[in-house]
Amino acid sequence: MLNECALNTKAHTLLAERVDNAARDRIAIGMLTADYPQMKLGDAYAVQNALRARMEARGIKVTGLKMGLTSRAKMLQMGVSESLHGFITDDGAYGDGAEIPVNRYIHPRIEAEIAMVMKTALRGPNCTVQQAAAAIDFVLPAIEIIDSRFADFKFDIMSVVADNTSAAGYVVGGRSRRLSEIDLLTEGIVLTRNGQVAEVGAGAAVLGNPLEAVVMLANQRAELNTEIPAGCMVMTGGVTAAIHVHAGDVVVVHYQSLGAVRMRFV
Ligand code: OOG
Ligand code: MG
Repeated sequence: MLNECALNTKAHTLLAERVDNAARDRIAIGMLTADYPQMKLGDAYAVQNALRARMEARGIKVTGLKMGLTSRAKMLQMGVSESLHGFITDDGAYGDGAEIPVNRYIHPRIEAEIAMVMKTALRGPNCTVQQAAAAIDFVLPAIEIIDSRFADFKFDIMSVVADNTSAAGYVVGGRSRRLSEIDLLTEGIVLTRNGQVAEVGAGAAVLGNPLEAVVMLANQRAELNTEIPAGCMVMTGGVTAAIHVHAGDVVVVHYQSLGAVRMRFV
């Protein structure tokens, strides 16, 4: 259950501050469950909400939602086998070809994703693929920048949800497609770093069909008494394992029908 809690509001506020400070100071911290072993998933999402409120109070705007750990490659890489969600913000938004300073982050990684932009709101529970498809306006290629606030990128599900699922930024490509123009399952993705192929994958790696990530997001949000709003961008989760990036790295991700997305880390 996503709304089951064992901690009080004061603890949620304290933990949000801890995660927020780690991100702002770029100093990794230990897993939250080390101090709060009784923490439940509801507490983790409550901390994430408190973190969101802190960021919004500084003028940061939420631009969309993200699913995480939706592919086997990501689950195996991180050792967490449950899909989860978080939010993305305008202070981490980059356009195609962006130069991205690595000193904004602790230990950044990037992962190739398929993003959807919603035409209408989508609300669970019991949301179906058909409802999700009807609610989606178009599909975009988007690379996520993740940066766990936990030392060595090591976490458990409670800690990573509280840490807004490692969200740190994203680069959106310029070519969009309608759902009718793209085969999401076979949409091929080739991720290159400095001209060398680092990872390859296809859309079906994401829960069998990236639309299922949108369905799962609507249903998870329903458990938290909320929805996917109209106009929201939804990142459906890393198709392949994430790769480390360092200053000087040039990353180009080629999508079969969504074009290429480029970025350089400086
Ligand atoms: C957690 C976030 C996972 C994805 O796309 O699977 C995620 C992490 O791997 O640090 O964003
Ligand atoms: Mg991701």
